[in-house]
Amino acid sequence: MWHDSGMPLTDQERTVFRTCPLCEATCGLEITVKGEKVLQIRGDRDDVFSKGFICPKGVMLKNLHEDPDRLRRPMILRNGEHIEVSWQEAWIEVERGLMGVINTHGRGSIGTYVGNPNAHNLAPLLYNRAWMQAIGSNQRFSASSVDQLPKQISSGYIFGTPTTIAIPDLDRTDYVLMLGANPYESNGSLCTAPDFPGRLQALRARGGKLVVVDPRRSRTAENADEWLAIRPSGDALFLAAIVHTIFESGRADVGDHVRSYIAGIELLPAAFQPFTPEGVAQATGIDALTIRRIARELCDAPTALVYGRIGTTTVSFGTTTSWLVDVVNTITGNLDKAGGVMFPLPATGGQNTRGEPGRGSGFRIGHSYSRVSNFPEAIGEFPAALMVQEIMVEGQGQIKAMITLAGNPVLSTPNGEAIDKAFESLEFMVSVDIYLNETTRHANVILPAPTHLERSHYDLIFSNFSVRNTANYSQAVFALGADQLDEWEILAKIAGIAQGAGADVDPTKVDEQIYESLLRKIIQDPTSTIYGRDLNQIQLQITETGNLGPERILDILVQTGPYGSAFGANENGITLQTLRNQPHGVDFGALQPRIPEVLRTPSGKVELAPKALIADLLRLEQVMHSFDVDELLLVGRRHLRSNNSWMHNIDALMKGKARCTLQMHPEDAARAGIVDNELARIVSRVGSVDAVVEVTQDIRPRVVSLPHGWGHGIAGTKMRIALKNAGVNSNILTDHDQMDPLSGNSVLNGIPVKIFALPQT
Ligand SMILES: Nc1nc2c(c(=O)[nH]1)N[C@H]1C(S)=C(S)[C@@H](COP(=O)(O)OP(=O)(O)OC[C@H]3O[C@@H](n4cnc5c(=O)[nH]c(N)nc54)[C@H](O)[C@@H]3O)O[C@H]1N2
Ligand SMILES: Nc1nc2c(c(=O)[nH]1)N[C@H]1C(S)=C(S)[C@@H](COP(=O)(O)OP(=O)(O)OC[C@H]3O[C@@H](n4cnc5c(=O)[nH]c(N)nc54)[C@H](O)[C@@H]3O)O[C@H]1N2
Ligand code: SF4
Ligand SMILES: [Mo]
Repeated sequence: MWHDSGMPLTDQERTVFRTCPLCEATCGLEITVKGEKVLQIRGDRDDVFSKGFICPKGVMLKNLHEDPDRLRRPMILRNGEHIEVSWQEAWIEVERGLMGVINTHGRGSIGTYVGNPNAHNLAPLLYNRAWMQAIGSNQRFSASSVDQLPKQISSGYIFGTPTTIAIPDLDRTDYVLMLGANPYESNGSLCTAPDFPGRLQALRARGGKLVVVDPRRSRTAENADEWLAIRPSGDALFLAAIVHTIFESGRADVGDHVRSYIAGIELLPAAFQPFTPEGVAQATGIDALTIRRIARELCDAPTALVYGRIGTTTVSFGTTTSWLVDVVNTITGNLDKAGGVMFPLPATGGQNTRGEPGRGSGFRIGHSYSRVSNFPEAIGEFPAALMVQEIMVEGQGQIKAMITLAGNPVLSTPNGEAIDKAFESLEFMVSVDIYLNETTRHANVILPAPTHLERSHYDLIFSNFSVRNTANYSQAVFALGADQLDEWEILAKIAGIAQGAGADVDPTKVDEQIYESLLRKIIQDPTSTIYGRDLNQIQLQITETGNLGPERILDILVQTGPYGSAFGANENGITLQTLRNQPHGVDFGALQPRIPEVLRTPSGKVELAPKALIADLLRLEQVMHSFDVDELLLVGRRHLRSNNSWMHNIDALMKGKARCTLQMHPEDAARAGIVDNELARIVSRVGSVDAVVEVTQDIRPRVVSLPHGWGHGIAGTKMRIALKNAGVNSNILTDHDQMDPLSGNSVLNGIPVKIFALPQT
């Protein structure tokens, strides 16, 4: 077994710099270590991007590493209980289970779910394709369809690839209209900006304006110039009315810098004719005068940008809202302009740096259709909300086994009780995780991933969505123990086993295949910087670096990326070694205009009026007048000291007031006879939970809010701290039948609920 240790095994105190892998802000950390112990973690003041910023979670990498409940050895489910076993036993069980199901039911009967931490982890990002291909099933699911999928789909239609997302140029803008995002708690998403709050304060300090659209007065709203308390799910109508107003007032102007690259704009005035500010006022809860004023302010500001996140994507018009964000940015002249929204140029390249610049095959969904409800695939997967039916409905292709990787769908996907039962019914399940939690307790085998400090790090994904172009590689802080496998080794072994190579398969053999096929592909690509070069000669260079595993692949991506050395062809270019030499990161500067080169649409233009989205405006028009103003609607929220469902086992983060409360406006509480701090029952179409009510003025009447990621007290888990602060699972209330039809993304906000007072105890 090979490990990228490379660190001294002495008891000397040493300082290591590494990027925090917990959220999208990618803060640099300065970690002081003595032997096997972390002495201190603080923000790295010399980090080129985060400049010392850190949040309370970053420090907790130490506590995560030391958590006695964290899994250190593989576990097998025997007689209803998880027991620790050797790796050898675990792999034999994985082979028995997986190959058994494959031999009886076929490869298509294996489902996979990959969760959010995959996006922050080099190993899965580089090896997931390999093991999934080896499994050979199209029953693929991920956290994407309870998150950002709508933004990816709308961006795919408009710009040509689903990772070509227009990113706020936060540091240079004069005006931010923010919808359904709360970076004061979340630290930002699809907008990698360490110290997002500080950057918003800087905007206001330089005379700019921040307007926050949110049914709750979030911490971000509190720190804004203006808070617009929108009705949940009202954002598509609100933005449609802004588009209407801008065209009506004759102020739509994409700007000379992109004018010849915008297609379809002539279709928009008629398409948005029905969405008058007066017409949407009641459905959005925002009056017509305000809508007209915001439209004017967006046009008047020297530079301005609209930014939407979770509250705009996890709704039934998620794709349409995501599109409208880009439409407003474009027709106000702020697309691909400093201070507007722009396209990062990541050092490892990406979908919009490969192939012919400025043109491509475009984006479409529906390469295949789901078995039970015939729903189109998007970006290689089906909606997470369909997992239950694909497991429970009998027939050819029914899922009989699941592999989950860094995911907790029992708490994170809609109708949590149904998914819990579905997992219970499986013939076999494997989970790769660090905890025995609500999801992994169903697994026949749990394979423990090393901790965040025991692996190297590079932000392959978030450098695509970053407000500056930077690159930062971090070495592992600690070497792996003798009985530990690196996460890439675990994934490569699953690939090998699925290929039929047996439980003893050597992961480095699989790694050789992956690396060689990648290198061949790049050499054969006429648009790559190493096109036509001699394979053997490049392989020699690679061997000389000594890189193996993820580092070897990463080096190839960096060397053949936009700033890369192209294996010697570009003298001033960078290699992984350049990044190793600069532990505080490399800054390539502010974002630069990239239109038209960034585009991959068949027309070579920004497709501002994609057919599917124009068509959806009919559905949008219908909801303009058909809604019940008295209905109570449930929305979620995040807290700075939580991270989705999985950091609740850290004592230091759990201090303070109980967090899993139902926020409710005093009017609504009075109407339902509910008292602050008492339990109430929340009932939706699919489920019911009891939560303590927090009566607050900071929420729009007829809206209630419960955070997700809680509900830990389930038997068979091992998270002793989380158990003490279990909370309730808000996704017992969310409805697996409610999806954005254009993407299959779950509707997790704006859930109709009823609230009942419970007898006081
Ligand atoms: N109602 C409602 N539901 C939501 C949301 C919402 O706003 N409201 N938000 C949605 C969003 S945005 C997301 S991204 C999803 C998240 O959905 P998931 O990704 O399914 O859930 P997480 O809570 O992130 O669970 C992560 C899992 O990975 C494990 N883990 C952590 N680090 C590692 C690692 O390094 N390696 C391995 N192998 N495992 C690791 C954790 O123990 C945990 O089991 O939830 C969604 N669900
Ligand atoms: N501390 C912490 N940080 C995190 C996470 C975490 O769990 N904890 N999760 C990470 C992940 S996976 C993600 S995807 C990001 C998400 O990052 P954000 O999108 O910033 O997430 P939230 O903080 O949930 O903010 C969403 C806001 O939308 C509002 N909202 C709900 N419904 C609507 C609506 O219909 N319209 C409008 N306009 N607003 C609405 C909610 O009240 C909430 O304030 O955060 C990441 N960072
Ligand atoms: S803001 Fe995010 S990246 Fe920065 S320290 Fe906190 S969790 Fe880590
Ligand atoms: Mo997310």
